[in-house]
Order: sequence, then structure tokens, then C-alpha cells
Amino acid sequence: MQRGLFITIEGGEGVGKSTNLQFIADCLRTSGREVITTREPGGTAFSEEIRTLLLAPREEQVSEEAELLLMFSARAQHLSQLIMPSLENGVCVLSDRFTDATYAYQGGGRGQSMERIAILETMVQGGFRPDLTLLLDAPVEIGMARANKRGALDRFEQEKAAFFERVRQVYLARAEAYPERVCVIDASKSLQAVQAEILQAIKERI
Ligand code: Z5A
Repeated sequence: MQRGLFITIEGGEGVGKSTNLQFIADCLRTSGREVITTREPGGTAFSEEIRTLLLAPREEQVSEEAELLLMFSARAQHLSQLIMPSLENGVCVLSDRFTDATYAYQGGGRGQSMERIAILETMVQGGFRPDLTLLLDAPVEIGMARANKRGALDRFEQEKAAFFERVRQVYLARAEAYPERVCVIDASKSLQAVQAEILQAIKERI
């Protein structure tokens, strides 16, 4: 049986990842593929519990190292229980965020060492990487304005614009470093224009 494709959707907050997830899944299904959608941190019951721990605003300062390790704990579980078995069954997995988010948020946003992130990536994933990553990119103020309309902010959403600017720059640097895998979509446009660009990218790359 042919292994399924692993496709990730990435970008800063409010760029439209959740909004476009089902659209992308439907594009893939149109080409006759079986597709499941998932997210990080999360994707399994255990990993969703880690997500709740990670996102909840709290009095206690969460150490940057604890945050980084929890991201990879959730990922290890997600990989072994959902992503790998699905791919092996020929199912395409579409994930709202994956390890590029760790480089962008823990590396860029928090300033954790990229080398240490790379060591954890190898430990948890070996050489496994997404087949395609759609990076939705928009100026930070546009994403923040969209996200802020939703009300209560989680622990990450409470960060300042400078944090999200660093996140954005790391995402763009990774797109430049891995052009064969990462496709940048201009997410500042109207939803209709963004989806036209996504459809084009999927047709070209898959
Ligand atoms: N995180 C991390 O630090 N390290 C890691 O390794 C991983 C994650 C995996 C949870 O992620 C947090 O975990 C995340 C990074 C961290 N925190 N942050 N920030 P998440 O993906 O669940 O949370 P999020 O990035 O905050 O998602 P989001 O804010 O929901 O963003 P989104 O999914 O990209 O946006 P959306 O909900 O689809 O759209 C936002 C609004 O904009 C909504 O009202 C839409 O209707 C509207 N929208 C969308 N597209 C358009 C266009 N084109 N025009 C106009 N309006 C639009």
C-alpha cells in the first residue's frame, strides 16, 4: 500500500489556519485521497491534555525548557498513535501546525537554541518531515487584529507584537531554507484569494 502524504499548515496567529484546514482537506479528497485532519499541540487524548496545560494562562511562570519539552512530548504521542499509523494505512494526514511551529515559537519567539530544537526533532522524529508545508503568511498586525476579535486570549496569544514578529521571521527563514517543502501563501488577501493560492499550490506540488 502507498504511504499517505503528511501535509502541515503553519503560520502566526490569526492568519487563517483553522479557517482553511477543511478547505485543504476537501481539495485533497477531490483528488481521491482519504484525509484526516489533526492539530498540534494535540491530536490524541493524551496530547490534547498536554495542549490544555500549555495554553492555559497561569500565575506560575512556565519555564521555556518545560514548554519546549512538552511540545515534543505531545508530538511524540501524536506521531506514534495517530500520524504514523494513518500514513502507513495510506491515509493523508493534514496537521494544523507541526515542528516548524516549535522553531518559530520556542526558537524565534522565546529565543530557545535552534540546535537544541534540532536535537529534540531528531530524537522524536528521526528523519521524518512533512511532505508539504503550507505557510500562511501575513503581517503581524493583520493576524493579531483577526485573532483579537475572538475574545479571551490563551498563554501564547497574550504575547506582544515583537514576539510574533520574531515568530514570523523564523517561519519565513525556514521557507527560504526548505523551498522544496515549504510553500508560502499570502494570507493577507481576501479568503477567496487565499484559497485560490492554496489550490494552485496543491495542484503544483502534489
Ligand atoms: N505552539 C508552539 O508554541 N509551539 C509548537 O510547536 C506548536 C504550537 C505546535 C496553539 O496553536 C498555540 O501553540 C499557538 C502556537 C503554539 N499559539 N499562538 N499564537 P493554535 O494553532 O491552536 O493557535 P493559534 O495560532 O492562536 O490559531 P488561531 O489564532 O486560531 O489562528 P488561525 O487558525 O490561523 O486563524 P483562524 O481562526 O482561521 O482565523 C482567525 C480569524 O480571521 C477568524 O475570525 C477568521 O474568520 C478570520 N480570517 C481568516 N482568514 C481570513 C482572511 N483571508 N481574510 C479575513 N479574515 C480572515
